[in-house]
Amino acid sequence: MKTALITGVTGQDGSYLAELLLDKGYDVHGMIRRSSVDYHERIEHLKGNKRFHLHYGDLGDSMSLVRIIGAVRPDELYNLAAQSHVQVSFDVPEYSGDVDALGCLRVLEAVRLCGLAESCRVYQASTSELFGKVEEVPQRETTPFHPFSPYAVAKQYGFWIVKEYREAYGMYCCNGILFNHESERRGETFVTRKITLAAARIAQGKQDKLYLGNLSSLRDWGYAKDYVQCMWLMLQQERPDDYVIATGEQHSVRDFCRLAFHCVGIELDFTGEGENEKGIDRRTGRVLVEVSPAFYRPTDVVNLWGDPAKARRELGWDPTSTPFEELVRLMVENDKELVRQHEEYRT
Ligand code: NAP
Ligand code: F7E
Repeated sequence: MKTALITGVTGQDGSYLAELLLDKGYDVHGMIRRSSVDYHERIEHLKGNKRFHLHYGDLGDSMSLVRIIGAVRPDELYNLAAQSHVQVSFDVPEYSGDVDALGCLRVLEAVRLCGLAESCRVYQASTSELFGKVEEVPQRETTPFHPFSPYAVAKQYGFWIVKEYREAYGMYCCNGILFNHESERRGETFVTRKITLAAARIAQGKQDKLYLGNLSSLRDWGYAKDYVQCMWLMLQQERPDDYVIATGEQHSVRDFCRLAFHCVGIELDFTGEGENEKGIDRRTGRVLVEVSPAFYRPTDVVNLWGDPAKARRELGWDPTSTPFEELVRLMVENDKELVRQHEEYRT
């Protein structure tokens, strides 16, 4: 039986990866942070499993990493923990740098200090944000980086320190350059989930309007459940390498909005431009979507589109298993039910 350690196990990806590895028969250890509430929504259902273990630690605390890694002695370590919100990284740039850049170094160094450099394989959650102010479309492994936020600059350090440890110490460590991936478990302030929740609430008369930032921003959105399989596949290869993981399809925030509202029976027409653009309910004429500059970023990444050819070829991964329309539908269906239950609970 293999042993895996997941940092960021309470997050969207961590929770799906834990499920995947438990299904594969792994002993799964997750690192959690102390918080004032003990409820971890995304992994609560796994807590009774005898092969699922939790340890307190923090990417900002080397000693906790050495303690956990030394005790667990994982065969595979997935470093998913991060301050993962790009807009928030402009508000907390130093913290984002500490956790997302140095945190990755701390993990790698802890693996080495625990004498596991030859036995423990490490996955680093790298990101399409590294391409930032893009220099090529679509983006692939050879596309030059141009990080465009404190988050991306920190993740850039993580990317290079992983390569450095691979070359300097011969460690099996990989960067998964993952494009945006979403799900029913996506954090509620990322644009997709914000839209699917709002569509569900508006359709049930529990919200009047949705305020968004840049509607023209383009993303390559995939399904998180499909993407965690790639993380695992990267650690099963003969040699470590870095891979772009994407669907190869691109849509705007506006497209996402249109489709999400369509899934709750509302057809949206967009009129106007920039801050004056509005999404209007075709049937009633009501304005349901407006632009708020509060959601604009000092620098915004607006043209992400990945080329997953290498992952398809070398990992045998199918980027089309959950089409865009299906992803939006899954998220909206989930949120319709969530909004309905919430109302029942309150009454
Ligand atoms: P997420 O839902 O925001 O989860 C982040 C996880 O990191 C949570 O478990 C969080 O714990 C933990 N964490 C944050 N700060 C920490 C710290 N100082 N020490 C220990 N744990 C800490 O993120 P996600 O969407 O699952 O993404 C997983 C990873 O992939 C992240 O590294 C992200 O940057 C990267 N990534 C994500 C995407 C995407 O589209 N989702 C794309 C590319 C790369 P709490 O629950 O206690 O807050
Ligand atoms: O923004 C625009 C916004 O916050 C997507 C993280 O998982 O993926 C994620 O980062 C786009 C941006 O994700 C709103 O300006 C418009 O252009 O959903 P997001 P992100 O910044 O792409 C990457 C790959 C990661 O690595 C990160 O960890 O949508 N946008 N209006 C908005 N964004 C938000 N959040 N809220 C809005 O109201």
